[in-house]
Formats: sequence, structure tokens, C-alpha cells
Amino acid sequence: MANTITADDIRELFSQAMSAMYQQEVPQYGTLLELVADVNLAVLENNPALHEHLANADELARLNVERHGAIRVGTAHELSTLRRLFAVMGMFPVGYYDLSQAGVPVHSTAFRPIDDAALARNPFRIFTSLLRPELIDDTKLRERAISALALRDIFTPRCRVLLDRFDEQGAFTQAEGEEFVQEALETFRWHRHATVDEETYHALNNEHRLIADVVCFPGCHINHLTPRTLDIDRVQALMPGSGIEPKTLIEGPPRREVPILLRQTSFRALEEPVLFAGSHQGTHTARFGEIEQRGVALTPKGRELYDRLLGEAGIGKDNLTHQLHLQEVFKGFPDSDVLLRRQGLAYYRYRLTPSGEAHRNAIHPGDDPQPLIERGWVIAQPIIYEDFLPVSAAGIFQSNLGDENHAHRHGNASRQAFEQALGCPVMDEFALYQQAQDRSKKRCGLL
Ligand code: OOG
Ligand code: NI
Repeated sequence: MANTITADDIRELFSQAMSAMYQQEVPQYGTLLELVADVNLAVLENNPALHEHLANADELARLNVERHGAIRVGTAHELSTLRRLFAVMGMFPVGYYDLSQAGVPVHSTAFRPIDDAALARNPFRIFTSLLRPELIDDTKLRERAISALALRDIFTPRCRVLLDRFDEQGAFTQAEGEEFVQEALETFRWHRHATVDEETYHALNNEHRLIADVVCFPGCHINHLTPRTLDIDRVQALMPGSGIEPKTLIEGPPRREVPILLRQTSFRALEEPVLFAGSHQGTHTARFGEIEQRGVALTPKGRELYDRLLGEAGIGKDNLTHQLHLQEVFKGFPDSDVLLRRQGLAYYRYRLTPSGEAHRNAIHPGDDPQPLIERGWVIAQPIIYEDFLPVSAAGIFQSNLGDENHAHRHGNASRQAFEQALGCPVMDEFALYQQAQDRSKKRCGLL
């Protein structure tokens, strides 16, 4: 096929189109983007070393582009079609997240690029949740939800035609790729017209606000987008001054010398006008904006330590107290690259320096990289965490669902059912990081 478009290019076009659409739909999100850009600029001005590092890594130009978004779907067929749609963009399901533990009746995965080059080009991911109707206690309501979902098709007919064509051809021409992005965008657009009447909406909303959000509209509207910030504490503090109401707590680990995993915060979902079947007016609260700051990916051992300390820290009442307390508790988590590497807590990407190249013959599989790093032959760079955190995700969900207590729901992960709905297994995030580290070690002759 002549003149084909790459998956990376399609993902790039798609993330740009999503961003433009969402800024139009949710003007407050545009305000957040401006604030994030201002803070990023200020951080770079005060930190020439970081500026140089980002410039060298070719990251300056894409500093302010979105890193992820999130959607929620209602049926196995919707989820498996999304799998095909995201595959066109080089995004594959990684990880299984059980949110039922937090009283949210969904389970989730993240569609994201997986290889180093694709991640470097554009790491855009979509956190995708599938409703679990079996967790709706009221039988009548459950059936109403299922039948409302059965009536909708969240994909345009043209999108389906193009998906079939992609599966036959294995690629798109430039023109097909561009058309596909426009058609795919329709699935994520906001619809003011609900598919159900007011009474059904309220019944589902009372069962759980998330159920109403998934079931009552003709599409699976994007519910937030998330740019990257270089200083999440500062953006959180500045949000109110820009007329944005942040959630109470920044989720994830505390601020550290060597950032780990993922820190996130969001602004509260907006109340937006909707029109129910029968033309009754009402409002719906679902859509918000979020920011993220990522650090090094942890090994299973590092992750265990993180989960334990996070559990010990508990949840604070206000962000300042919470962050100070987290910092105290996380004194138990080594905070230097050397210790993180030596204790096998985090993943690193190894590279030979020019003098390392000159001494290639002196480097052997199984060598301890540390002395080679100290000699200036090898450089180790943190592998950035590309995934999500279930406790943080639950915090983000809950801050946008009000503070109702759904403690009566017990967690019951159902990865198998999720994968069956998806139509394939989800990839193991730890395996992906391990492979990236191993590949880099092999290139250096260390493995
Ligand atoms: C998804 C919430 C999770 C994150 O960044 O952890 C999430 C949702 O509200 O649908 O996006
Ligand atoms: Ni998010």
C-alpha cells in the first residue's frame, strides 16, 4: 500500500483533535491548560538543568500536550470495539484495575503505546472503565440499565466501516487515517440529549452517579484530559486563584528528590445542562480536568513498599497536612537513584557513554552497573511510569462523584470477565518495564 500513515501519526492527530474538542466543550479545561503552561515555564526558568535535560530529550516541544484521558463504557461489545479502535492508534490494553474495592462499580484498563519509540513520540493513553451491571443491587434498575445500553451504538457507521477496512488492509492511507480520526472523535463527543427520561436518570443516579453517566447518554464522552505539569504542588495551590476548584488532595506519593510513579490532582466536575427524553431540562455532573506528574516505574518490590506506606499514611483532611504526613511516612522509601537501583526498587534504562563505547570489551554480561556508572562508562536513566494507580484512580473517581459512601460494596476483582469482554488479555505492566530495562542492558553488554 502506498502512502500509509503510521499508528504514531494517527495517535498524534487523535490526541490533538480530542484536546481541541474538549477545550471547546469544557472552557475551564482551557484555563487549566494555560495555568499548567505558565507554571511549566516558570519551573524551567528557575531550573536550567531541567530545561537542558528536557531539551536534550526532545521533550520541550511536547511538554504541554495531554498525557491521558478517560472514558467509561457500558458493554463488552463497546469495550472490544474500542480495543480495535485504539489498536489503529498504536494503543494497547495494559494493566487491570479493580475499582469495586473503592465502591465504584467498574473495572478498567489503560490503552497506551508500549514500545520505547512510540512512548517517546506521543505517550497519550486512555484510561477505560467498563461498567459492571452485576454490581447494581436493584434487579429492576439493573435491567433498565442493560436495556438502555443495548439500544445505543457509540460508534458511527463510517467508523465501523473503516475499522473493518483497517483489519483487512493492516494499515490506512493518509486520507483514511485522517478520516478515521474524525469519525472516532464522534464516539467521545459530549451529548446534551440524554437517551432516557428524567425518572430513569434519577433512579440510576441515585444507585450510583457513575451508572447514570455511563448508561444515559448516546456516546462515551471523554470525561477528562490530563496534561503534564512540572510542579503539581504549585498548580494545585494556584488553581483557586484562576477560578478552578481543585479536589482536596493530591493523589499518589509525596514530593521527592527522585519522583516515583504518578502524582495527580483534578478540578471538580462541572454541572452541565442536559435534556432528558420528553424534553425535561436537568443537569449532569461528570466532566473535569486533571494534571499529572510522573516519576520512575517501580519493580514489584518497590510497588509493594509503596502500597504499604500509602496504606500506613491513610487519608488526610487537607492537602498540606496530608503531604507533610506522607513525606514523613515515605522516609521509609529510599530517595536516590543509587539506592533505588541497588535495592531493586525501580526500573532504569542503561546507556553507554562515548568512553563506555570505547571500553565495550571490558564490559561483560552480569557486571554490576554501579562501578561502571561511577567510572562514567554507563548512564542509568529512570524509566518513567506509564500506567495508573488504583487508589489514586479511586480518589479521582470519588472526588467527581460527590462524597456518598458506598462502603457496603466489597471489592471483587474479576480480571477474567474483563478480559473476556475486551477480547484479549491485558498486558502486564511490570513485564513491559522489565523488558525495557533488559533491552537497554543488552545494548550495553550488561546482559
Ligand atoms: C477515571 C478516573 C481514573 C486516573 O487518572 O487515575 C483516572 C474516570 O473518572 O473515569 O483517570
Ligand atoms: Ni485521569
